[in-house]
Amino acid sequence: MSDNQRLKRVFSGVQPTGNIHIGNYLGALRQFVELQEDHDCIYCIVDEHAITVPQDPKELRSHILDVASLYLAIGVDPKKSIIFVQSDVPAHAELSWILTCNSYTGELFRMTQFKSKSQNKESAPAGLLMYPVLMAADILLYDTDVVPVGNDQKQHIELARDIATRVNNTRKKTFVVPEGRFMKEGARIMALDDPTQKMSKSAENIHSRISLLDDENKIKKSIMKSTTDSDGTIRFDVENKPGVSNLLNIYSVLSGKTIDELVSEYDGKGYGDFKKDLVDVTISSLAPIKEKFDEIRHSDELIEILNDGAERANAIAVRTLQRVKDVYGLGLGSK
Ligand code: AQP
Repeated sequence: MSDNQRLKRVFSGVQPTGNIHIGNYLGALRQFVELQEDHDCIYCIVDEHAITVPQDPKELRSHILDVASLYLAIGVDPKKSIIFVQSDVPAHAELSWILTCNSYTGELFRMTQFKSKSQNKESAPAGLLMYPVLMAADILLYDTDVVPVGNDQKQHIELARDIATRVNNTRKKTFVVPEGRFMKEGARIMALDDPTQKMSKSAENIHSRISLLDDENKIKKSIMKSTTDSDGTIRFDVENKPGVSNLLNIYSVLSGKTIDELVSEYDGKGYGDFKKDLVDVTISSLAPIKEKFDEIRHSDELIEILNDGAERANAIAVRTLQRVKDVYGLGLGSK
């Protein structure tokens, strides 16, 4: 196959900072499964990103395996996609350094994720500032065309594109300039306890999110407690009714019904009925994922898949890294 006939390359990753929640699933991971049918897909568990904030080593290892199992449980197929752990491929950290030397502190300080994660910290870890450069390395290392992510990563994708273009313009054409891919619905799921904030794995309040592995009681509690408003009508209005709009969004994506259909279905009904039905839809949507997860999580097959994935990812990554080193004159050059 010639270069312009090759399948488009897809790369994305999830941090093993906790269990994947429905925001991660609806915003990013749903796309992973869809794309593997006609793309060349590489999906990573980005553990080096996770240590930009302190992690307990035992928990981190366990979360790496949880996230990998969840990839498989939602339908990522290791025969079609490469699945691997970021720190198993050393080229990520190495390319990240080279890209650091092609980045500006000004653009990194402007990243909204850095601003929000370093807020109220007397001194922010440098890793938080460099996070988007490592993410650019992850993407550029695989000559990625398409990056399926949630809306919150738009600014980081833009930066990866800027860095790639900058290197291509100042050196010879070295990198493929990637495009972000965002869902129309579900691209930004908000926290259940505060619908002005995005749903997040590491938020303190466990009822702010629904994790894919939550049991039925937890799902029920989190949805029934979720913040709405005192207006009492079920309609989509993000500005004035962010809580109800967020629940409508989740309900719509999980059930396959449009928001308009849901609004007319619940016309004249109260939040209680609406939330109870959303609990049922959520439980039935997540049940098959949990079942598959339990089958895989402690299997030898999981480790084999990750080892095989690391080997295949590494073979691609070392080639790109050598190409970049040649462009910069690093080392003794390709043999
Ligand atoms: N709330 C969200 N709605 C839609 N998509 C989301 N994503 C994250 N939160 C939402 C997307 O999920 C993918 C994996 O995210 P990540 O683990 O790499 O990091 P994150 O964006 O920082 O996610 P979290 O859950 O908020 O983790 P913590 O709490 O550790 O920072 C990405 O594609 C992301 O866009």
